[in-house]
Amino acid sequence: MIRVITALATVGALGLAPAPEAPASAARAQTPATVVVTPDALTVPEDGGAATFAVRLSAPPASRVAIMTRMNGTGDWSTPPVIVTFGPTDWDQPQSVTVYAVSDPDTIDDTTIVTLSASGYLADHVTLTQLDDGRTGLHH
Ligand SMILES: [Ca+2]
Ligand SMILES: [Ca+2]
Repeated sequence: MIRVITALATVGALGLAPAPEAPASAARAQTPATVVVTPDALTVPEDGGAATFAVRLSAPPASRVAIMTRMNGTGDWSTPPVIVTFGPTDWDQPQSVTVYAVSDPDTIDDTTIVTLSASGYLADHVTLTQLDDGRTGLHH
């Protein structure tokens, strides 16, 4: 059942340029490619706490893709306008993303789910909790 592809070998021997290779990502599509975020959850103090997590891809993209960030939850957070992108050569090298907790007027611990997605990839999440410092503006 194994066919030896002599035609291709002949083309190579004659010095003709072979057809461009298909992107490696197209070769194995057994499991869907995903954005990978670690860790799954972080807890930070309310007033300026920095929640830093790492993001990478599970498989190489055909061309550079940008990570999109969406937050869904409560609490005040500050997200620096940093655009994280991954290309065919650095897709597996984690990049850091930092979100800062901002002090709010209530005394409730707030939680938000950060969803990171990229075109052609399944999204991943990190759950951020900010421990409220309990300051309500009232003095004893
Ligand atoms: Ca507060
Ligand atoms: Ca709060």
